[in-house]
Amino acid sequence: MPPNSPYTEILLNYLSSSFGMDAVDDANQLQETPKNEVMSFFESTPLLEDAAEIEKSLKEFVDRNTSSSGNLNGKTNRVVCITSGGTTVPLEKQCVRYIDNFSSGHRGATSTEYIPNTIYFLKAGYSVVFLYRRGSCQPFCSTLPDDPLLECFSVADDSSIEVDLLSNSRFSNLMSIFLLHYFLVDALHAETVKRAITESLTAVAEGILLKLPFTTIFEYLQILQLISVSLRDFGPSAIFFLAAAVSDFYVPWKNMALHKIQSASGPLDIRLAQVPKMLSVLRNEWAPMAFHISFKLETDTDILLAKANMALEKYKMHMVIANELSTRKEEVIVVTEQEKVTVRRDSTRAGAEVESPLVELVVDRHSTYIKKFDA
Ligand code: 9Z3
Repeated sequence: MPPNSPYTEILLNYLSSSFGMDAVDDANQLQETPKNEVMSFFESTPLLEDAAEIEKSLKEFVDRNTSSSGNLNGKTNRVVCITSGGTTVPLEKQCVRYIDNFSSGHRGATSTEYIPNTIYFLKAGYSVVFLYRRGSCQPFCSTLPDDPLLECFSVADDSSIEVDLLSNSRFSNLMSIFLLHYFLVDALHAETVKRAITESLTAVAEGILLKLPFTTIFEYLQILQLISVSLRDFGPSAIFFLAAAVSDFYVPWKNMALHKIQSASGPLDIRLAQVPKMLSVLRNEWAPMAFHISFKLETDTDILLAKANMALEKYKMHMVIANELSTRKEEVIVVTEQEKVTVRRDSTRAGAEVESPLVELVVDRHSTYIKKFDA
């Protein structure tokens, strides 16, 4: 194991005095990932059933976005892989139970979109590979309410249908527009809705948005590897924007029960192995030229920045975006070697989200990164 830098030593001392040895153990795991750990993870992992199909769609995506004629967004050939949603850890091969990581997928989905007057990746001229958890938020509909659709409506005394305007604002606005269109034939609003639908469908049809779903940690890491290798030709023009919440622990396939674990056997003891830290593999081997952004999620604000700094240093990320669970929709802290910038949602603008100024900053720093290679 390589010796720690003085900076890491300071952080480790700080963690041990403030939070005890658990925090230090956690930090120490941020060493470069041993190759045998990575190999044994992949060797014991169930193979992706649709690997050939994924590789084919990635190849089509890359061909389309590297040839100037096929690049329909008309700007430079920049690409971003956005990961979104939480990975699951199955407890049984024929899975009935699993451990989940929290993430609604809102951040990843919103960061992808194409919305007039706001900066998101598609809007900024990037082509997007969207690696998302099945069933999590999707681009262009990330503001759909958690509540069942029907709860957004009510029937008025005169039997007309009303939209609950107090629920999610952008969604209710959209639904009101739909209703206005269908019931009152409002031509102006109909145009707005048509544009939103069209943009969503055309992003996929034109090949500037490729959506790839995952559920388990096994699928996630294998698909991420396929994506990163496929995007190598983009060199520094590729960004990895790793917003997915990725399991730290898992049950190795070879140790996993085949059938549903029976409760008659009494309390359940499970030993979870550690998922090898793939960030350093992604950064150093799979996509060494790309611009790498990882997220650091904590519930304890006191350790958030120290952990983000460690990830920056150990995994050689270009940017770590630190966020605290309860305030993640209001603000994030962007940590790079040169700066720490707090990015906040514009609370004076209805419906404004923190992802817009965040992506704007990411695009700016990525442009600076690319220029270094042009020089
Ligand atoms: C994040 O921190 C994301 O910002 C959230 C977004 C998951 C909080 P939502 O999807 O929330 O909008 O509901 N993602 C990264 C979480 C993570 O697993 N990071 C690892 C860590 O903290 C490093 S890769 O150790």
